[in-house]
Amino acid sequence: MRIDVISIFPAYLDALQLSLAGKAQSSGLLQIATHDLREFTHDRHHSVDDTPYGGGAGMVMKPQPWGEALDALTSDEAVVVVPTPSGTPFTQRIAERLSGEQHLVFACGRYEGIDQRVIDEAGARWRVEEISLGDFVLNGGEVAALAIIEAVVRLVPGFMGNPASLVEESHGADNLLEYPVYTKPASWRGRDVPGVLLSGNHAAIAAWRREQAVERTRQRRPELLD
Ligand code: 6GU
Repeated sequence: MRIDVISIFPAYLDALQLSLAGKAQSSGLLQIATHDLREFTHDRHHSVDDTPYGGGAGMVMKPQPWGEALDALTSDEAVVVVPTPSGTPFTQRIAERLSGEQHLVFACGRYEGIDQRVIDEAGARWRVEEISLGDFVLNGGEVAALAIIEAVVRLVPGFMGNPASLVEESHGADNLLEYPVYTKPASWRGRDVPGVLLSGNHAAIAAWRREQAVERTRQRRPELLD
């Protein structure tokens, strides 16, 4: 998979070169490149924003640099991902779908957003997905792109050291939150690990974990049980 990220703060994306993502890049499974939007400007001040037509607070990102950046970086097979609080809520299902793509281009906006014509034109030429991380507001799309990329990349076959750890996690196929987990020692600060986990009875352990997952989901995310 190839991932290109366009931003006026490409240093935000430096974390992608660390850890698991860094390993996958050296193995050739994944190529991630970041691009400074200002390199696609032509004026002396490298301006990327301007005042909104119709008035109002804040600034809007200009179409010219975005148009040229997307022209230069987006392949015919690419999905253009636009992180925005007005997008479709991101889910594990979307991460699974994106993990099967050959090429993702992330367009990280700042300020009040990107001129709508950029999104409209991109949508006429490529597949475009406007995605939100949830009902809260970040200053820009960079942190959201990091989160989306991490969720997607760990699903690319061969990326995870131990693919079994993908099987039982929260938001898997059964739509339940994950059950609580414990490790040694069996007693810590007067708190004991639930006895069933020490019993060696695998059927009882599986039943207890399922019950814990359902109860946790009922308390924290009841809408997932419907
Ligand atoms: Cl994807 N972008 C921004 N700027 N804010 C957000 C978000 C995305 N998701 C939640 N808040």
